[in-house]
Amino acid sequence: MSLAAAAAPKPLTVAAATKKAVAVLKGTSTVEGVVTLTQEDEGPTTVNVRITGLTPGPHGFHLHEFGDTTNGCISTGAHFNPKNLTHGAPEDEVRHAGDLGNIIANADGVAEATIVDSQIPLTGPNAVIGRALVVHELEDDLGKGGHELSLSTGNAGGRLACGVVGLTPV
Ligand SMILES: [Cu+2]
Ligand SMILES: [Zn+2]
Repeated sequence: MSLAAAAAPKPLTVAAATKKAVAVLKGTSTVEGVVTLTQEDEGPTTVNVRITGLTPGPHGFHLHEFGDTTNGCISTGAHFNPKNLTHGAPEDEVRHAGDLGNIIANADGVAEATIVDSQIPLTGPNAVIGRALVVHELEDDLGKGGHELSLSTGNAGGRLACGVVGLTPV
């Protein structure tokens, strides 16, 4: 090995095919959780969710625009929406990139889910690193509830817990 090669600095960005991120969700209640996001090459992102302390049933789950929790989860802004579309279901053509649908808590208040989605990459112009995941009080109506908030938030109610998405070792 040449001296130059030996002295070469380690790259700051990981060039490996797999990228991984994590968000630790907390709020003002007992709701908390950990969400991991992994992406292989340019493929879809796999989101593994485990959130506890919820009321049983569905809860809206979104990626919001900002990784800012200075004023609690409210400072994370609106749903991440780089294409400037209306709110929808994860499987809809017309949706916010951050629309990840609902997670469902069991009778013990635990929601576990694995979500695979193509609109939340970990790198590139629409990367989600530095933004925030939010779990809501109510069910997300996926834009179809006919409420005045359906097409912006899915009328999912208050923000129970949130966490900033940050890089973690693969
Ligand atoms: Cu939300
Ligand atoms: Zn939305």
